[in-house]
Amino acid sequence: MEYETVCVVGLGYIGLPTAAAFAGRRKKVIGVDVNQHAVDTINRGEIHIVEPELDIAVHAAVKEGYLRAATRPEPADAFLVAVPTPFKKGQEKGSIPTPDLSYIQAAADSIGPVLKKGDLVILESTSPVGATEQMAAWLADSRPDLTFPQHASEDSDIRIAHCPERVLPGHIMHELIENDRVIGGMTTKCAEAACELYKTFVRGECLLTTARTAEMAKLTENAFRDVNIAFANELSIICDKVDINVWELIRLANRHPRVNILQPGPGVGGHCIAVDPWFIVSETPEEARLTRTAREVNDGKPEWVINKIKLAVADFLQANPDKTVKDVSIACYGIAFKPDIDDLRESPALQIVESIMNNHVGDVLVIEPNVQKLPGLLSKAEKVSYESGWDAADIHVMLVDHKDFKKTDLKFRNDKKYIDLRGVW
Ligand code: SAJ
Repeated sequence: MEYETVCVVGLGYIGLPTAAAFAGRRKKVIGVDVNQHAVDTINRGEIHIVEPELDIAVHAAVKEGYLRAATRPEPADAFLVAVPTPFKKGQEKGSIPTPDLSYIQAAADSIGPVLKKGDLVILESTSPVGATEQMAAWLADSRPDLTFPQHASEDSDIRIAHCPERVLPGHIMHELIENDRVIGGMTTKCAEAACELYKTFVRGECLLTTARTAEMAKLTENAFRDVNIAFANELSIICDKVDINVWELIRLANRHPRVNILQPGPGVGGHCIAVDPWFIVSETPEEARLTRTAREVNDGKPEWVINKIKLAVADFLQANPDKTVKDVSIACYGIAFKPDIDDLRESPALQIVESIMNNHVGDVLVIEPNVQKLPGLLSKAEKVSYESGWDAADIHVMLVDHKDFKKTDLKFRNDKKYIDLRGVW
């Protein structure tokens, strides 16, 4: 089967680069998003998100007529669903968050009417196990005139697969092409059809499996990273208590040939690693004990940092009895969820700075070279350069190790306090 026209539903961090990658290989791509602003921006050949090299790819794709954005799906040979799958937080404290598939349902409802015999539908969104089968059920509900793999198996009119994205924000355009792809079909023919489509631009290997295994593979990858970061974060708290430099400790332990500990930080942010492990926990709460604890350790880290800052303020005041809390200024270095990006989603650094803003009556200085305008509550803080923050503040909190922050000519003073969550200082 030749896939000439591809319809990508959801033009965010995954959908738009994927649409541009297909268009770059001269497929006719219709990009769909409910956000009219995103659609208009893309149709002008511009982008509404920040990702290196994406602007050039989208500009070329639109200019050459291979990519066009719209607010509704149009007939195509293959459909890719790349919409968000957030979780719903429970009402009670400590309850397990559950996945919210409403965006997938809305996407399926909008694709249903334009499906035709022979089409391929791929779910790319990170999803709990069983979500692809659920999407297939929603599609079948809207098109009783077509057959689907859950009933017709290999003879179905429509092929359905799950191919989770695995790209790292900041490196998406490169990883999209070079990474291996896990391709989970609802049947073998479904997997083969999806593989043929991805081979259009993927240079990595395409690994075929079932839809359920592909769903679990993606969750496993992010849960693996979360558990390993939790170990590093737990070590940092232990080391703080027993007065050991955790960065040196990890560096030394990692010289063992079979040890590779990750780096502690202020917590785990972003919309993937801080979310996906909950999809495993909510499905199998009795069994997923380690996965849940890791989530709780990482989610608890910002609170630990906030307490450290409070203690530093108290220490500072004890050493300077002529001053009051109002005289104490705190400089926070970084608010993004990780280094060298502008993405603030689920950022622990942002959560920490917001808490300082809420609780500290003195000056709060924010140093964040990747963000033009401080958001929400932080708009009341002062955005300053590294140098002026360094000179002015009494308490310094390193939250994100942006490359601009790795300075070597800094002079530390005994009368100031330094809290380094990233091992930069
Ligand atoms: N972090 C640490 N210590 C570390 C590594 C990361 O504290 O040693 C923190 C970061 O600061 C950040 C968070 O973890 O707050 C997540 O950052 P990340 O770079 O580990 O991952 P993401 O969320 O940007 O992207 C992940 C990737 N998954 C894996 O590496 C297994 C990416 O490949 C996935 O495609 C992406 O999730 C996704 O979309 O699911």
